[in-house]
Amino acid sequence: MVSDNTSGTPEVDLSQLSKNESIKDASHYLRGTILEGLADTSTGALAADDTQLTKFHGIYQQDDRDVRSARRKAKQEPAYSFMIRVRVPGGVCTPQQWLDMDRLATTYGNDTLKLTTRQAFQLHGVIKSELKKTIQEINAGLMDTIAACGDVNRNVMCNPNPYQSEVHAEALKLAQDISDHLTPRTRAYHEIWLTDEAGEKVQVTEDPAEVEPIYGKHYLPRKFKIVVAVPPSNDVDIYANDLGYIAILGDDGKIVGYNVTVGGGMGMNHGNEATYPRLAEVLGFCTPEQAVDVAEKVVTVQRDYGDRKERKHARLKYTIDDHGLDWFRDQVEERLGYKLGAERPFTFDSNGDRYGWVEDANGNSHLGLFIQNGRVRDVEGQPTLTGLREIAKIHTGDFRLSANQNLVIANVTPEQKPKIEALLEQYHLKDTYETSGLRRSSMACVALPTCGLSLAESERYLPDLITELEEVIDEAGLRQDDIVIRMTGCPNGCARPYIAEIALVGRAPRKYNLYLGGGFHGQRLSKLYKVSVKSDEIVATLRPILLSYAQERTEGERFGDFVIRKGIVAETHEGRDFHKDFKDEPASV
Ligand code: SRM
Ligand code: SF4
Repeated sequence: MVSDNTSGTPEVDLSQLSKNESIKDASHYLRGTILEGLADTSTGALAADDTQLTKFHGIYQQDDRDVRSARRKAKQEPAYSFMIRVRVPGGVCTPQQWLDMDRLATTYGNDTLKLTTRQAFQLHGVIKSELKKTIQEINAGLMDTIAACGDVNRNVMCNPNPYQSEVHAEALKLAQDISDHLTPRTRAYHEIWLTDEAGEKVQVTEDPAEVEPIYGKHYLPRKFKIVVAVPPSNDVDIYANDLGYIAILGDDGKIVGYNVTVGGGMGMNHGNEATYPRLAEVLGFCTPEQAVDVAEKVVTVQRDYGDRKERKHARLKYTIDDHGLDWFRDQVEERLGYKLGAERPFTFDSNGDRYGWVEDANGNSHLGLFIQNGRVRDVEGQPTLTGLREIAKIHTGDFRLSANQNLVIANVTPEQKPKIEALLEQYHLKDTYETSGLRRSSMACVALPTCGLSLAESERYLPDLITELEEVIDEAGLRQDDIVIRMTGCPNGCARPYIAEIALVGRAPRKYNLYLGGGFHGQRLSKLYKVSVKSDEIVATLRPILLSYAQERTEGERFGDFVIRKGIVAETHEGRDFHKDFKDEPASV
């Protein structure tokens, strides 16, 4: 057990732990030398250790990889800028907050607004000298960036479409309560970003139990992700999260409690079988009143037992696989002082978004809009940024970011609906979801040029690949079939590829590992089908499989189920067998 005195256990030898533990230890609760670095005008970058700490403040230092080698040759420093991730618990923001984000993206960012796979906003391309005022303006709009990244609990997700209004309102409230409860308490964020240049030093104590009663001085071993889901929709991909709550409804249609899930995660490394994606499992059942306490106790067990030596092995999924689910439950129940209930039955039917208009019991309407890869911007013939700005100016309801990088224009009154309809027509916003089922069910992570970890294109490539694949699906008669396809530029899994029916995971420039067989509602991991498929071979590789699916599927059979039934890939039963049963020579179709 590694601890930091929050739970009364002895301090450990930091030299035995990963470097990030020493950085956190020396940071004085996430301050480091960030203030000094911001004042240094000789470079566009921050000190290396501080770039680890700014993540806890929702800020990533990046450089434009499109110009990296040209600048190296010209002996210039990389084109540094910062990505700012703005937390949006449950994905809900007001029209004014949307307008604020739009203004910041066009004033300080790269003229695009990025909706992430965790219902947050990202601004890309903010330079160091404008970081502080950008963060201040975000906070002035009653949003913040603290804990959007870093070794803490991240943005808490919840189903975005409020068509079952009362149930969704309750689930959303839980997401927001958990988010508030697990937000770091250090004053560092306030001091660094929200005060004048001199900074306001108000730290009064060094006692971890007082400054950070839940996290302690060393925060968590690694990032931590929580989600609340209301069946039958799993549009938040609960099984990919460290901790999840599945709402269970009573006979009166009200939430009686939640099945608690633990141990999901996607990240892995090519060629390292000790790393693997894993699906969350049900730990037990809790009442609505217990749910926040359960979150705190799950987090503290991971705080104390997660691996702080090897960051690649530090997520909750490995803690659970190393110790067992029963051990983990015992730990949580001991801290709770009561037992969790037995799992209750539930059914999910899809992890996709619902597009178009849907009306709720109160007569309000909600519109699900497809935003390709979550990138809101203006391009020729598709002025999405401007169109949504015009809608935000008149909208009296709210906006909801989806975990599939899409958007719900929610709570539109009957009076407002015709006006919004007119703007949707004017700015071609409906065209976006009147497209193929494959495109509507697609997701790509950011990757190049901003992501420092990317091995291949993703967001900039998947739309064109889908255009090519649409020829095949038209030939096969599959245009309206929702087949979940996801792409990432590296194996970290930011678009949750390992639960997609088709996934392409970057290995090198223009080369992707092809995975097949994920479950349609996110309930099953996929399996590697072919290694290092070149970009120009992807369509030819998938074509026979898609054609045979069209001809040989059984009634209602999903693509992911079909490839397993036909023996095209073996079924993956759990994270630990993700790398097993890969056939070097894929089955011919
Ligand atoms: Fe992610 C790291 C983008 C959701 C797993 N992710 C990154 C970084 C910050 C790269 C870095 O560390 O330098 C990427 C920034 C790219 C850029 O330029 O914007 C990045 N991740 C994203 C986003 C923006 C993808 C998107 O296109 O929407 C998503 C932001 C979510 C948010 O709002 O918080 C995003 N990342 C995810 C998800 C999906 C999810 O949470 O549901 C996962 C898989 C689930 C999981 O955590 O297991 C994910 N990101 C990772 C990992 C691998 C973690 C692991 O356990 O191994 C990394 C790398 C790391 O942490 O070392 C990573
Ligand atoms: Fe970057 Fe990899 Fe995440 Fe894509 S999956 S955003 S390439 S870290």
